[in-house]
Amino acid sequence: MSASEKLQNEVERQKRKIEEIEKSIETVEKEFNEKFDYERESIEEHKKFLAEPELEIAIVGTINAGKSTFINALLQENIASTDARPETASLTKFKYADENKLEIKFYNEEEWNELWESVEESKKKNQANVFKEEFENSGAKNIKNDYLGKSDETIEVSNIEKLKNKIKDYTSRQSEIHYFVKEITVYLNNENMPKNVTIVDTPGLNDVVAYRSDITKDYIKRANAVVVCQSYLNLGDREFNDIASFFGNIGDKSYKVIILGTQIDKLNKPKEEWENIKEDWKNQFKVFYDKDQNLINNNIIGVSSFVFSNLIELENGKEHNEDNILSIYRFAKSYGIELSLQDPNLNNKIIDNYNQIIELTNIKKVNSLITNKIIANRVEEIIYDLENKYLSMINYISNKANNIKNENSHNKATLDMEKKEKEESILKRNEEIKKIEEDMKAINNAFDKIKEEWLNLNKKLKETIKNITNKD
Ligand SMILES: Nc1nc2c(ncn2[C@@H]2O[C@H](COP(=O)(O)OP(=O)(O)O)[C@@H](O)[C@H]2O)c(=O)[nH]1
Ligand SMILES: [Mg+2]
Repeated sequence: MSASEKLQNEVERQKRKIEEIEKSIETVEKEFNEKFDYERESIEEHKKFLAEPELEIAIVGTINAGKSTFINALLQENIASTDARPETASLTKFKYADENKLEIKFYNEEEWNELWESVEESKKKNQANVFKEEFENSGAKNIKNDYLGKSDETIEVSNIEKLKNKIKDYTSRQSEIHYFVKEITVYLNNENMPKNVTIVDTPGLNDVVAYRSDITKDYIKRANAVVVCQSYLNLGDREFNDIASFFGNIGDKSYKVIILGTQIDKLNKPKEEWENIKEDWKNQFKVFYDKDQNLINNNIIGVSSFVFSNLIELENGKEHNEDNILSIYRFAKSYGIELSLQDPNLNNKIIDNYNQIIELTNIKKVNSLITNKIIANRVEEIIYDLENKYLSMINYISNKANNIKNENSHNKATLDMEKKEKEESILKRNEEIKKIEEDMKAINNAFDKIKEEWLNLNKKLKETIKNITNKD
């Protein structure tokens, strides 16, 4: 069976199981007059995964950590908007395709109201006021009715430059439309874009609009792997806790959290200073990596996306400014590459050392980590994550069903005490309870059976994956 057939089978299997669960829930809801709203929501969420079972890699971190710059380095194309000011306000998904195009999803009225409420309630009063002021001045108000609740838009473009302009039109902080854009998907015909994967640029975890950071946090929960961009500068408690929570989502597969120390070219002595910071981070994060020294060493990586992209542009003969050259010079020099600012041939000397400097930026290292450790096992990873989500969902539902059952036996005991007075009605009630208990038992048995089946599969998968990982 091919990998995609295997995935398809698994998805169909889960869909059938979910139908069964939905029927069971319907019965319980009717019999007990209990609502399973929350559970139904998680079922809907799960159905969404099943409708689009793709490997998703989330690029996350605080504002200005260098998430978008990292994606651009990875794709070797300045496609994600970057800026010293927050620029990414909506989830931006990148996928490979034969034709470049853009898909845009807008907020609906209800979502917008929630978003606006979170601005009003923001504790960061100053930033919230700046947000409101910018919104007022942008003229976004006048187009609000045109965009809220607008159906999804697909825009086909003839070349990459047009695609970049369109992305700016919809997502740049300068554009008034960006306020209403919830999510965009960029389909890229780019050889560096891995196939069958979605790479997602996310709004900062510390976005002034809490509603937007919450979207990011929810999204991370469904991603199959997480690349954390963390500036070497500011790993505080908050950032540490956020990173810790990503490990919580990933189960026992901690290799799927990769922590990048970003912008290391900005350090005075990138080589020595980053080495020190890395030692410190290794200590802080070792518990999450099961104290596996190899994993800790491989998954905490210092990168300079900026130097990487500058170098590629220099090599391609693209226009470059002094700052870009200076950043390469300082970085290379700190790793012992002989260069001199006085040298009239500095640019050529840099190009002579191109391969070595490219290696030092570590972008290729991250790329091969993502390719070989995550994308290579794509189908197994998706199935494993789908199944974990499924398992936690039915666990939840089955617990709730059990609670209702227990409560019901308590009611039965109370009823027993009043037996003499209301014998007749009690007889009837007991009949009812018996029937309900029988139904409940059937439902729980069904849940247990599904759960057991799933746990077995889970075990098998884990072993398979362990074997695959051990082979490397
Ligand atoms: N020197 C240097 N600057 C960087 C690097 N990565 C990002 N930046 C700059 O940091 C700012 C924020 O980067 P951006 O990618 O937009 O951050 P995001 O908010 O996390 O997406 C921009 O001005 C980038 O040019 C890097 O590796 N080195
Ligand atoms: Mg960004």
